[in-house]
Amino acid sequence: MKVRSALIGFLLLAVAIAAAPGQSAAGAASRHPNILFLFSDDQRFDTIAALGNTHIRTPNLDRLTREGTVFSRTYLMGGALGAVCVSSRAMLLSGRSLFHVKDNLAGQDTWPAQFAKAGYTTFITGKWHNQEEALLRSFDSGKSVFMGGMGDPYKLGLAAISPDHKLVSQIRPKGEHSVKLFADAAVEFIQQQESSGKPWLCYFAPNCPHDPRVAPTRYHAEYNRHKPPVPPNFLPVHPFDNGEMTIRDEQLAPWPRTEEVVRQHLADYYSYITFMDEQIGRVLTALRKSGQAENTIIVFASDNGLAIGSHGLFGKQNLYDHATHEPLIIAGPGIPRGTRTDALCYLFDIFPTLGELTGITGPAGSEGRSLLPVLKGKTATHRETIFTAYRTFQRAVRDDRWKLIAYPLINKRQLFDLATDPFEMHDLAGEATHAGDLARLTATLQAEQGAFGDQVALTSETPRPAEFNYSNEKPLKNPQPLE
Ligand SMILES: [Ca+2]
Repeated sequence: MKVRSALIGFLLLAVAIAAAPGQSAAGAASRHPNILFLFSDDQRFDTIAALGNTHIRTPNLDRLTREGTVFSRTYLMGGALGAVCVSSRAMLLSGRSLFHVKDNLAGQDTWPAQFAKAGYTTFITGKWHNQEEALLRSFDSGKSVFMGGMGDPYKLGLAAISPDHKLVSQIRPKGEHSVKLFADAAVEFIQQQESSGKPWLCYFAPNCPHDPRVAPTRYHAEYNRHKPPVPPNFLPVHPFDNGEMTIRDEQLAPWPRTEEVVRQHLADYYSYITFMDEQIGRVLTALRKSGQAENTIIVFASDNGLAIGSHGLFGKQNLYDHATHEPLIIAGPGIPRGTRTDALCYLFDIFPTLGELTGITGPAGSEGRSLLPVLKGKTATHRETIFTAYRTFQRAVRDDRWKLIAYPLINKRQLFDLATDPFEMHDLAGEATHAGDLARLTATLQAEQGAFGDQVALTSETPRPAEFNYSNEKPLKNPQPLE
């Protein structure tokens, strides 16, 4: 009750400040909490040690789970193109859902811009994957900004937002890893805000653990000594053609997938996450040392998940749990500590939550729903269902227990009982005893399509062959980017 009382008190204060007439914008804003938004790239929900992964080391994220509230069932709505990250970030930043957002955010307002209008100093470092025009509209300042593309993290081209608000290329020190430079920029920004008297929003978005997964050598050595096991739902080959079997991310390993290859990919993935965790730790230490931690809300999340051997897949261009389920932790003044909730939510619910916490109104078109009622303990549930979509190839819906995935191009359905089968290994769609569940979930999926403006028919009159023949497929030698 103590924590809830503190939160309610904080909220009343925030509302009072926001409502106070005649107060200068800067004066009102100075009493608003800062926001430190930590946003990783392609990080599966199950890659934090404190949340149950005994094969990975993430001490700083572990600490954050103890200091805040973990949302254990947070989802990406999906992707309109192979570069799922682009759709994810567009939804996050605008608060719009998949079929209402433009991937380049052209003409669509963003949440960070609303924070700037309310008197916040806004700053970005790390990956931006929407258009430059939308970047400059969204943030006041930025350093070590990575505008997409991909390659050696020691050589990535970086940019800054100049004082006259233009994007300018940035000279980078030799031999420094990009993720370290992002953390350096965030640390510098936080230190500079100590005496500014203005609230701030720092958006720290390392392009990590996205491939190529190149961490400093010692991190790879650590995991190569003890390679993680393959996931329970490992398969050598996906059992049917989901429409996106040979896209670039799927070509990162040969077919059939082997346990040895998957374990090496996981070792590299975990190495990169542990390295990033340390860089996040540097940013969090700088925040604490600056004396601003007590007035800063910290968010940690990722833009999408990844397969890495689950179901015979490697990428994020599918709707299994590993691809659409992300970590989410919120910590800070008034947020319950060491708490976990399984309320179903979307990534695009995060900024509306921050908006309610700070008294800032969302941009036009923002559809996300604030998680504050969950944080305040007023309710244990947030959304009844989660609807996910990938191009025209796949549609899915889950509720508290059941999940349906539809593959319209091949007229295929999968039905999973997530309560007994969280790894989605036992398809019940063909079982007569579950015909009622299949019909109910299909109706739910169609209702969600209607609610979110999705026009795709779930059944094709001329279905493609469902078999996936990999005999002529070869892995990429030098994979080109697909962010
Ligand atoms: Ca991503």
